[in-house]
Amino acid sequence: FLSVTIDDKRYSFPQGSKILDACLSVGIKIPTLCYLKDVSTNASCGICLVEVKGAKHLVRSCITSLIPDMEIKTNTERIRKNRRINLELLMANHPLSCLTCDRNLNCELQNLAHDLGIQESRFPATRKKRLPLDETSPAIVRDPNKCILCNRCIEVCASVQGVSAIDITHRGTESRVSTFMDKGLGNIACTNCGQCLLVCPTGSITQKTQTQEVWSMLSDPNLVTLVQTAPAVRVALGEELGMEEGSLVTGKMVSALRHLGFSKVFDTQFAADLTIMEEGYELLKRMKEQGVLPMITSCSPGWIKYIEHFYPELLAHLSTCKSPQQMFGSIAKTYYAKKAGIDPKIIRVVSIMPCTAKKFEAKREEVDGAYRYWKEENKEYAEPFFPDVDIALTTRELGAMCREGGIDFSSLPVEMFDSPLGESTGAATLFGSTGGVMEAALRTLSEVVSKKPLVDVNFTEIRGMEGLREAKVALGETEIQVAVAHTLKNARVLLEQIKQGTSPYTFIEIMTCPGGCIGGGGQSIPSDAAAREKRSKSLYREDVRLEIRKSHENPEIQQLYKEFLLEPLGPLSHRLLHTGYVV
Ligand code: HC1
Repeated sequence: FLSVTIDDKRYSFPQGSKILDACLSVGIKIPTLCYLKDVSTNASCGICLVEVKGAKHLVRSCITSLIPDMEIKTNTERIRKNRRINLELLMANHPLSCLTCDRNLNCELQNLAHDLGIQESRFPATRKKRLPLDETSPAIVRDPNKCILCNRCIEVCASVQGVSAIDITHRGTESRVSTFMDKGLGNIACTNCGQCLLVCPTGSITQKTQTQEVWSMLSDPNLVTLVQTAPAVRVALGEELGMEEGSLVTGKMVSALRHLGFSKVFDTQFAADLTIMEEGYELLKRMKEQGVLPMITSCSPGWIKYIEHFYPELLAHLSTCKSPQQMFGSIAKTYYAKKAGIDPKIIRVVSIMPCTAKKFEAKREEVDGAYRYWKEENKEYAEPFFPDVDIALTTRELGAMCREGGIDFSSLPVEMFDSPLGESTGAATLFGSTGGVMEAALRTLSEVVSKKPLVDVNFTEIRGMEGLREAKVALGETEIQVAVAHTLKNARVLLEQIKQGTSPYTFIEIMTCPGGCIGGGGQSIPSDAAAREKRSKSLYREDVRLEIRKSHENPEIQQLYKEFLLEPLGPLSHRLLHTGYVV
C-alpha cells in the first residue's frame, strides 16, 4: 500500500493503482468517455484530467499510476476548464441530433455535456463530409459520424472477444473506426455479438431496430403473431423500464406482451428444455458410438459464427442442435400450428432476446425447418416461403415498444405464459447465465444414465464468473470432464486444446458474451460486471424457487415427445431441431 493525498485528504491504496481507479474507489467521480474498467485504458478522450503537485501539465488519471505521497487535485478551475475544452473538441464533429438518436437520454456524451455545463461547442468541425452509415450487418448499425474515437469498441472486440473486427483507419482528421477495406460489418468476421454497442458512449453503434416491423405484424388482423422470451430478458427488461438492476420481471413481461397485442405469449425456456433433451441424447450417442468429442454447445449464435470463421476444421465438435430460439420457431409453426388448427403461413414468430446475434441467426439460410416440414407434409401450407423465426428483437427494443405503447410497466399485473409452449424448468432458467446450459444438461444426463434421482441438482463447481471453469462429473459409472467458457477469447483457449489434441473434456459449453446471455449485446445499457452479476444471481434464485428443476421433467416437453416428436434424436427431431454449419 502507499499513501497519497487527494483533495487535501489522506488515503492509502494498493501499489500500482491508477489515479482514476483510486479516486473511483473512494467515491470521487472523475468523468471519462474512453476508460473501461478491466478492459481498456487507451487514454484517448482526455476528459479524466487531474492536477498532480509538481507536474507541469494536467495528467490523464486513467493511465497515471500513484506514487508515494502524491498530491492530487480533482476539482479546480484549471481542471474544469480543460475538461470542457476537450469535450467541446470531441463535440465539434458530433451531430447534435440527440432527439432522434437511439441513445437519447442514455448517452454518456450527452450526460457529460450536461454535467460540465456545456452550452455550445466553440470549435469548428474538422470533418468535411458526412460519412455513410454501415448497414451491411443484419444485427448492428454503425454511424461513424457519431463516433468520438474513444476506441472502446475496438478494445472490447480485440481484448474481450479476441476477434478484432474493427480498428482505426485513415489518418489525422479523417480517422475513423471501420472494418477491413471498409467492407462493412456484414461482410467481415464480425460475430454480431454487440459487445461494441454496449460500451459505445454515444449512439455510434446500435442494433438494427425492427420494432416498426413488429408493430405492423401486430396490427395485421390476418396474422397470428406469437412471441417467445429468452431466459436472460426477464432479468434485464425491468432495468430498461426504470426498475432495479437484476429485477426478475417474468410475469409483468408476459402481461406487457399481451398488452402490446401478441396473440400468444410463449417461453424460449420451453425450447431450452427441449434443447437439453436433444443435446443430452446427442452427447450420449457420441460417447457410445465413439463420435467426435468433446461435443460443444451450439445455442449462442455469435459463437457459431466465430467457429465458422476461425476454426472451421473443428465444426464437427459442435452439437447439431439448433438453438432454443430456432427450435421454438420450428415447433411453433408445426406442432403448435397443427394443435391450434392455424395455417402456418399466417403465423409470425417474434423472439425477445438479450442478443443482437439472434437477429443474424433468425436470417440464416438453414433455419427453415417448419417450411421444409410443410413442403413434405402439405404443399398448400408451404408457399410462399416462411422462416422459423420472423423477427428477433432485443431487450432494449421491447423496452422501447413498452414505452411507445404507453405501458406503465411497474404497475402491470403478473401473468402466466400461454400453453403448450410456455412451461419451463429451473434448468432452462439457468441457460441465461454462463455455465447454465452445462448445469441443465448435467441434471438430465445424470438421471438418464444412472436411472436414479439426483441427490443434489446444484452443480456449483461450474457456476461463477471465471472465464474458464471445469469439473469432473459422474454419469452413472463413467466419469467425464466438462468445461465452460464465456467470451470468445476464452473459447479460443479450449479450441486450441482440441486442435493440439490435448483437450481432456467430453462436453464443453461456450457462450459468446461476458457472463453468458445476461451480458448479451441486446441487454439494457449500462451492462457492466455489476449489472451482470445481479442478473445472474436473479436467475439462480429463480431456479431454486421453481418446482421443476430438470428439463426432462417438464410436462409440456413430455407431451411434445408423446404427441409429435416421439423420441429425442428421432427422424422428426432431425428434420426440425437439428442443423449443419457453414464452412
Ligand atoms: Fe440465450 Fe438461449 S440462453 S442463447 O443466451 O440457448 O440470446 O437468454 O435465448 O436460443 O434459451 C440468448 C438467453 C437464449 C437460445 C435459450
